[in-house]
Amino acid sequence: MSFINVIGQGYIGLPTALMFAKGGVKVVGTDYNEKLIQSLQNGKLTFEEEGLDELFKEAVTNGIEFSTEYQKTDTYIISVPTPYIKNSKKLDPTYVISAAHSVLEVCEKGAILIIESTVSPGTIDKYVRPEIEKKGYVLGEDVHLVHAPERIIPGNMIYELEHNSRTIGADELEVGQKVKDLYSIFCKSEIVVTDIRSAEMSKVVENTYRDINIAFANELAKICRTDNMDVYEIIRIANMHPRVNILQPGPGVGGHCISVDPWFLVGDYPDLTNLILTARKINDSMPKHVLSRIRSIMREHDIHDISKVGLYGLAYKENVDDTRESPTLQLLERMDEHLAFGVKVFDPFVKTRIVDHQFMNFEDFVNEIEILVIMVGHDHIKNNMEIIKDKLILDTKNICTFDGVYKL
Ligand code: SAJ
Repeated sequence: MSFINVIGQGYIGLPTALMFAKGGVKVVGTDYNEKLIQSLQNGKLTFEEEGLDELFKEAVTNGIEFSTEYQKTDTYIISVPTPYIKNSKKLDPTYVISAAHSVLEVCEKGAILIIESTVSPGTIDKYVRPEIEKKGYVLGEDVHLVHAPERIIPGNMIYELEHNSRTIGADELEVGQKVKDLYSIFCKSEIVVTDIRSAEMSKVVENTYRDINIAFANELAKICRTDNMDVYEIIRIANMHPRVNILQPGPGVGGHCISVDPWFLVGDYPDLTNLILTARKINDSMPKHVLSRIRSIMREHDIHDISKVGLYGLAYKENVDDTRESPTLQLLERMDEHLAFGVKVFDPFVKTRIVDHQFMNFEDFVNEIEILVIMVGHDHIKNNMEIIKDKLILDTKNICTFDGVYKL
C-alpha cells in the first residue's frame, strides 16, 4: 500500500488528501504555510465546503497527518497554485517547479510524482522534466511522472471527487495503471489513462469550452438588451433543441479555473487563439455592462448618489466563500479606476472585511440602499426575497421573479 504525501493543502489538495485517508491510505498533507498546517493540526478547517467537516473527522480518525515538511515516501501529489502572469498571460510555473524540486530532495528511489495542478500543455516537459534531469535522476527509473488534473467544482467537491471521471497522463502505461488503481480507492467513475501532454491539454480545453459557452450567453444578453428581448427565454427555447446547450449569462466569470485557464492557451498560441481570446474579453467586459445597467437605472429614477447602490455577493459564484477573480471584485476595481467610491457591498459567506463599505449584517445593508444589484445567486438571497421586495432590483442572475425587476 502506498504512502502519499500531498503537497499543497488548499481547495483541491486538502479534500484529495482527506479522501485518500478516508479510503485507508497513509497520508501526510504538506504546505509551507505554517498557520494553515497548525490550524489543520488543531482540527480546524481553513475553508467551508459541503461535507468537508465530516470527511475531515474521518480522515483524522484514520491517522492523516499534516506537516510543513516534505516526507520520504513512494507517492507524491502536487496540488499547488498555477496562476498566470498578468502581462504575458502565460502560466506561472514557479510553485509547481519549487514543489517538484523539494520532492526530489526527499523522495524514495522509484517514487511516483503526480501533478494535479492545472498546467498549460507542455509545462511538465518544459519545467518539471529538466528538474529531474538536473538532479541526475533517470526518468522512468528513479522517478515516474504523472499528470492527474482534477475536475471538481467548489460547492460540490466531495461528491464530485467520488463521482466525476478522471484523466491520468503518464509516460509509462503500467505507472498510469498503478495511479489509476490508487485513485479508484475513492473515485467510482471512469478513469482514462493517456499521455501527459493529452492530459494537460484536455484539462485546459474543458475549462476553455465552458468559458466560450458562457461568453456566447453573455453576448446574447447584450444583443437582447439592445432590442429588449428576453435572453433567458431565448436560451430556454434554444436549449430545447436536442443538440443545443447554451449556458447562462451573468455579471462576469470568476473563480480560479474558467477565467484563468483559457489565458494559458492565449499566452502560448497568440496567433491561433482568436475565438478563445474574444470569449475571454466578452466575459471580462460583463462587470462594465453591469455598471452601465446600474447607471441607466440610477438615471431613470433620478438617483445620483452611488452610496444608494448595494452589490449583493462578493463570492465568485453561489453558495461558496471563494472570492478569487470574482465579478464583484472586478466591478469594484473598475469603479475604483473611475474614482467612483461608496457603493455598498454584502455577502453572507464572506465574514471578514475585504472591501470598503462592506456590511456584515444583511438588514442594515438593505436599509441603507435604494438599488440592490444581485451579483451572486446565493440560496440566502433566494430565501430572503421578502426583505428586498421594495427595492429597485437589478438581477444579473435571473433568480428574482418580482414584477419590474431589471435584468442584465
Ligand atoms: N458562470 C456563468 N454562467 C454559467 C455558469 C457559470 O456566468 O452558466 C460563471 C459563474 O458564476 C462563475 C464562473 O462562471 O463566476 C465559473 O463557475 P463554474 O461553476 O462554471 O466553474 P468553477 O470555476 O467553479 O469550476 C470549474 C468547474 N468546471 C465546470 O465545468 C463546471 C470544475 O469542474 C473544474 O474542476 C474547475 O473549474 C477547475 O478546477 O478547473
